[in-house]
Amino acid sequence: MTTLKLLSLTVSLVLTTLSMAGESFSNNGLEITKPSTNEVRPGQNNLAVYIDQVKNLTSKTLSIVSVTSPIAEKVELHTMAVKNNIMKMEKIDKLTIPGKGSISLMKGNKNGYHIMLFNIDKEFTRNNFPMSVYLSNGKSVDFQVQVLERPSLNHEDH
Ligand SMILES: [Cu+2]
Repeated sequence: MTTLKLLSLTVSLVLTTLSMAGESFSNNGLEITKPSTNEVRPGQNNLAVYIDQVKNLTSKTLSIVSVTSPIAEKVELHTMAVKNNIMKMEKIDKLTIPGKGSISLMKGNKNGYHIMLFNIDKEFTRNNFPMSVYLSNGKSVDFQVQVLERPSLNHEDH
């Protein structure tokens, strides 16, 4: 094996390791950074997924129009809104990201954006699990959601 081949093999191995760490996933002009969720509690059927940053690498507006995961029966885009002084989550049809811009789905983001998984298969939430977002241009981006250990027993639904 030539040195060059060996070098490129090493590089691709390093890249594979990086993408498996759940840091950043990029495809079709969209970059998804740090998708994560908390490990499920006993009896929990729904799960909220957060993403530190969703970045549009193109110069045109892109919208996320749907999300899927093989571990959930149904997946929705959600926002949080205050109604009659009560914080409630609401389904939204799409998330729009301006050209070269980015949005946050980080836990605690000002819009309350998150992805909600319904009727999850708990067997799969012990490890990282796959999800896909579908874009307004018909393309999609696959990524792996990192399942984080719960830091405490704090009650939180979102
Ligand atoms: Cu929700």
